[in-house]
Amino acid sequence: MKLYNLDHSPYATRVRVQIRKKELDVAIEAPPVALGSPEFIQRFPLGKIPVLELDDGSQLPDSWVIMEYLEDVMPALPLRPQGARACAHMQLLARYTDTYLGPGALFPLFARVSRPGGTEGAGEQLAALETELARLERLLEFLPDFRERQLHLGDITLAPSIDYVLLLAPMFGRENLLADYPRVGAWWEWVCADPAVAAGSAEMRKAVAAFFSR
Ligand SMILES: N[C@@H](CCC(=O)N[C@@H](CS)C(=O)NCC(=O)O)C(=O)O
Repeated sequence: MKLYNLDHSPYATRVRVQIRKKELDVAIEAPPVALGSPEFIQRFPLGKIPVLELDDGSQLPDSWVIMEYLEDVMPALPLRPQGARACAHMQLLARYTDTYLGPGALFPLFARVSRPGGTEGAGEQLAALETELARLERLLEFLPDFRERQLHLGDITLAPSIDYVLLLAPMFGRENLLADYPRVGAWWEWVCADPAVAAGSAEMRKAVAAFFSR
């Protein structure tokens, strides 16, 4: 199997972390054609990375679909908890990442960083970021204590997006972002203690720095 990857992508980073944690024999490569080109769209119909290419040449796009598939076909070193309720809790972290934090806070900040002068006057976007972090604080408060369970796919999904937000916020003058969210801060410390998460974060941060200095 082969993962088409971009180190700066939080979506690809979550899959790389899973591959590393499960010690999977999956090749990790850059996409073979330019992102967004007609050839790319023809080869990868959803037009996004990551994509998992299977041994028969067929492909699976979408990070969450890829991660669930890898858990199904490679059950050793599981990253899905046992039991319906624990799995639902795992899903909640993943859903929070992709339905609240991404569209509500990360994408609007990213869009501003990408345009000249965009980091000025971003009060609305910074307020949206606080709204989403407060939502995560409440979510982590009502879920069972993460310190009493194993790391799972929900954590691995959320970590690169929080990492990205932590990278962007200082560009808008917002330092020590998690200081007002003690539960999120404790979760972040806990998740970063995992060597695979830390390695994925280092790769992503290096690639993001290169991406922004283009
Ligand atoms: N829902 C997708 C999102 C993937 C995604 O947005 N990937 C970005 C990189 S961070 C991408 O490929 N962007 C290329 C483009 O939009 O042209 C997933 O979870 O894999």
